[in-house]
Amino acid sequence: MAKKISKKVRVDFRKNRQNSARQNDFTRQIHADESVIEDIDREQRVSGKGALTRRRTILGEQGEGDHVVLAVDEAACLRGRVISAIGSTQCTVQVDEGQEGSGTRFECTVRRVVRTVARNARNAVVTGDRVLFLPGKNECGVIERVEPRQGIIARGHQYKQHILVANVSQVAIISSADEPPLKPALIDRFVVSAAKGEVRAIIVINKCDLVDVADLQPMIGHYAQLGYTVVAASVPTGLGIAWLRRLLKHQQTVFTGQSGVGKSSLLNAIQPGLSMKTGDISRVTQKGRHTTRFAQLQELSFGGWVVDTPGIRQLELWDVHPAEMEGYFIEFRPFVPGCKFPDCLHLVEEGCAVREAVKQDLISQIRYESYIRLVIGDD
Ligand SMILES: Nc1nc2c(ncn2[C@@H]2O[C@H](COP(=O)(O)OP(=O)(O)OP(=O)(O)O)[C@@H](O)[C@H]2O)c(=O)[nH]1
Ligand SMILES: [Mg+2]
Ligand SMILES: [Zn+2]
Repeated sequence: MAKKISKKVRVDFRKNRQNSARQNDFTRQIHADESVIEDIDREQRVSGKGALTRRRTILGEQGEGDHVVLAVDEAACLRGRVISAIGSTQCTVQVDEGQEGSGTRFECTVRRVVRTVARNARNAVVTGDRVLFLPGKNECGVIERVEPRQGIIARGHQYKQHILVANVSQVAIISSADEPPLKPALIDRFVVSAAKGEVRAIIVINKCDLVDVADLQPMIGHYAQLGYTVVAASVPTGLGIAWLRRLLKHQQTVFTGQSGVGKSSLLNAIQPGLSMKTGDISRVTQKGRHTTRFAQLQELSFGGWVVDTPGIRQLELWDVHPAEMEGYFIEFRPFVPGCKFPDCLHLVEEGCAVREAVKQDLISQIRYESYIRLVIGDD
């Protein structure tokens, strides 16, 4: 919660704000956004100063870390949750329970200052965000403030962090037993990504109707031993659907996984009536066709919500350093102190206790291979 008193906070002045010509919306912006008046004024006049040294002053509170809590007229605003965000400027916001017009959806734009205080403008407003917005006519509005985020699901994209969904309590990593074939390395990648975002991971193996489930037992047992919940599921037979419903109840879950594994189909089975669009997988490539186009939040009738995401073509792990990776492979932990070198990456080093454990089958070869791929960044 923001305190009532406002103070000035200096934030970096972004490159895209450096137009020397007067902006068209100058006058309108002053009326609309008093908190930035002094900066707009300066922005119109300043020229020739180095981009990197320029900072601007806005009204707000310095929150946790580098999060800036913007001072806004709370009485005039409504609280809501971002249901979908396209390009972080066009957002659908649903009004929270217990407020006037609860459940109503507003199409919102984003106040420029909100983008300015975000470290990366692309992540200024994302699906799942809790926001304060100023409602206008015809269910349109302007997002004035984004509340601090709890758990996030992010990926690297062109060397930048791209937050897919915020305020997530768990991620359901969906894979398929076949069509497309099961890829343990991909599951491990998502598992690390969930741990990095500090959200719990549930592993779902869908399309179990296409294989003999007994063949999956070693793998299910393996992940279960590591402490993960593993659900064997099938849309046509209904296997695992009731269990998934229980796991999703009152949680904020993201469905993630390759295109074509059945994320949207599972959601339709979990909550009939959702009618999420689904698509065939290509006969030739065994790949999905990227039917789901953008992350969209769905409320569940039994409590909680789920975000269906588009199948990810490549999932670059964001900001996990090679030396940090061993921490996300929990079965490595007992062996790490036994390595000869304290900075051992467990690749080719002499006296590596982790490699020795793999040789002795104390660590699974498949998991170790996933580890190597993640450390050396090989897709
Ligand atoms: N046999 C079988 N087919 C399934 C199952 N679940 C989904 N499918 C089929 O798999 C195909 C892809 O399903 P989608 O739900 O569109 O997959 P998705 O993961 O949402 O894919 P994207 O939106 O592209 O990321 C469709 O033809 C589904 O009918 C299942 O449990 N068994
Ligand atoms: Mg889909
Ligand atoms: Zn080692």
